[in-house]
Amino acid sequence: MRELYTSRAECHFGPERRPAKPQYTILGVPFDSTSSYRPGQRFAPLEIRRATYNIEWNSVFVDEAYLYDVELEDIGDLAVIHGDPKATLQRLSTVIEEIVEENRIPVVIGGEHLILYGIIEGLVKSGKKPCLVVFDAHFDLREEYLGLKMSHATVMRRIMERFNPSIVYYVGVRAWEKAELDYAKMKKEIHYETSIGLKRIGPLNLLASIRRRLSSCEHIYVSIDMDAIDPAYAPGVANPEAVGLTPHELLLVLYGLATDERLVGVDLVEVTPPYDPSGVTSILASKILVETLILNQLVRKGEKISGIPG
Ligand SMILES: [Mn+2]
Repeated sequence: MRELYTSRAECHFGPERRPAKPQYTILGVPFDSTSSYRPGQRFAPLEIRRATYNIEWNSVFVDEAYLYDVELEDIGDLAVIHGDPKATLQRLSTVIEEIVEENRIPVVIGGEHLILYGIIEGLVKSGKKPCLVVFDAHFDLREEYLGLKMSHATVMRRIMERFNPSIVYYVGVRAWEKAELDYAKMKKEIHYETSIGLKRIGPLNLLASIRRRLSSCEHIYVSIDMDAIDPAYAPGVANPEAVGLTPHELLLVLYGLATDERLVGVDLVEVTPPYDPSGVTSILASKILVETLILNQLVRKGEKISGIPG
């Protein structure tokens, strides 16, 4: 579906070579039409690619592992339709379905969190029904928000209703309205650890707990809302919430997911460059994606690396 995305020659995520058989497909989704507080996520794919171009490409976890060795392609950005979430999500699910059916792992750079709905729909159409791990300050479980059923604040509610994932594990959640918390507690599929809980038990214990929950899953999908991280480290997000994760905590948990062979996709959403004047949020977002790609590529190449970071 080549007409549904556009390549930006000016900036590319990582190596510009295009391997004959890429294992990972980078796709930007510059969509922010339901954003309510600090919009501008449409600029994030470009800024995160630009950050990637300017940082080092080694892994901090594994010596002698580099982004150069990841078999990735960057197909550019989805042709989003600003102001039309429904049509944009349809396009996104079509492109994701195509990527997955070519046995590639989609790595999606948002955009607002609503895009997760189109990604999951594309995966489900391709026969994959993953368990979800969601790094987020929020549940995004509202019944509706500002009169909208389809919004960044309702996206997980719609996913629960439509696709009924068997496990959803939230990491770093800390901001909700009562009805969302009630829903999260009522649904047996939903598990969560708050940012305070993570600090108390430590990232490695949390990772062990997540892994136990995921033991029955055939496929795993990871969604990273950058507002999971504390605004001290990631100020440029659309809905910042204090008392968040450190980058180290997020990366230590993510290590265990990125090194899991069942991973079928990743997204990183909600960076808003107009509120990120120093660029640190895009730089951290880039680092998170670079580590995820390197670690997962090592596992898919059959390298023996520990599932525990260190
Ligand atoms: Mn959020």
